Amino acid sequence: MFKNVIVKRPARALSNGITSAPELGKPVYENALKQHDAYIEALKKCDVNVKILEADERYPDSCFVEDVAVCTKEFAMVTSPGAQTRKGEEKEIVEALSEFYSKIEYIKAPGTLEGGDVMMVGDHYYIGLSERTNQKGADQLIGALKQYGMDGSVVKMKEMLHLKTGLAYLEENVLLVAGEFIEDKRFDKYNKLVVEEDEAYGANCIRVNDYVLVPKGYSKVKAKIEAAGLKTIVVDTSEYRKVDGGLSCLSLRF
Ligand code: CIR
Repeated sequence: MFKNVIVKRPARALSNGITSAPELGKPVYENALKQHDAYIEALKKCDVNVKILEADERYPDSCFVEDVAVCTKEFAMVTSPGAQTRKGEEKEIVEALSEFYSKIEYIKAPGTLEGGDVMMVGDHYYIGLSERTNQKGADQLIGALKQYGMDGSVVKMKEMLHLKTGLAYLEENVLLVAGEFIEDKRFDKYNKLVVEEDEAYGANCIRVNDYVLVPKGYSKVKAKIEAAGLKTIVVDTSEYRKVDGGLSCLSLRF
């Protein structure tokens, strides 16, 4: 069960966020704010306490708060973003984390790690080695997890931005898989719900207590999740998609 969620309001600077899809256009700030409001409402429906941090105009991508920390049941790991324009964002999360955690660890250079590359399955954490997360960063996280009685393993990535761009663990052994992860044998032990290419963005869902939040516009993904016996709430993230962001990136859940 998650009790708490941290979100951070989008900055106007979001329009200058890093993107691999400039053809989608720039996010419209007013719409991004409305979608953020609706995201918070959806989270509240999942029976969590939502802590809302103010926007930070210095960092265009700072609403993607998932990337700056990994929140486990025992400790919080402050990360070290791999993207140049995101370095420094992690310092701004420490105060909020210290309201909830007495134990805070830090990824140290030359290690880099972004929370979007970390997927929790019970006490095991899968860590994607991506353009943003390197082996040294992953090793530091695994070392800390082991100290606190948990464990982690690395997943070498080829194409996707973050591990959770293409994977979402929905609890009860259900795993959403897309793209390069569909054929990966290590995930065969899960009840895999395969996300088709034309709905690939829809793989970035989040399970929050009794519900799965699903992005708006991905009806096949939604139908598969419901067929697996899970309840869904649809949330529009179209403005965030323009800068490669989605449902998981917008919050820390613990
Ligand atoms: C970035 O490239 O860092 C942002 N534009 C998007 C971050 C998305 N975060 C995530 O998948 N956890």
